Amino acid sequence: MGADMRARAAAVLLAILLAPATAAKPVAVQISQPVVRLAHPAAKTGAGFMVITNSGLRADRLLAVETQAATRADLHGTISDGGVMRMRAQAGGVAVPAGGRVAFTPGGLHVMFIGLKGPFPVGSTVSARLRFAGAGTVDVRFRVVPP
Ligand SMILES: [Cu+2]
Repeated sequence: MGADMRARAAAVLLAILLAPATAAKPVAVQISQPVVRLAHPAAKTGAGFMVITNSGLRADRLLAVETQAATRADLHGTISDGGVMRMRAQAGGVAVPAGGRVAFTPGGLHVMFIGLKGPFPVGSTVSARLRFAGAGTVDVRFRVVPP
């Protein structure tokens, strides 16, 4: 193998190594434990939970959730109103601090799936796309769990 061919081989190898990094922009947010609680497989509404981890150096914000599996998906928080728990739309989305994490948990933040186009038996998944201000879109499959 001549020097020219070695250089060419090295260039090809370098291109292969660099391809994934240049093709997709680095995503600083990771989603873990995505689940959606459904009262029964044909339920029209469900609450999605997950943990969002931001390993980046910049604060980010979850702006919206899009899905083909339901009429819509809203970001909800839960507030105590005179001892009564009420769900409330998160105006402006959900902030995810740099180097921090935000847990969507029962009694707190959740993704409200409205008009689910089920049935979604336990163990199946509800696909959704999370739209972040900084990280862009992240596709998530929420695993269906019983209430
Ligand atoms: Cu809700």
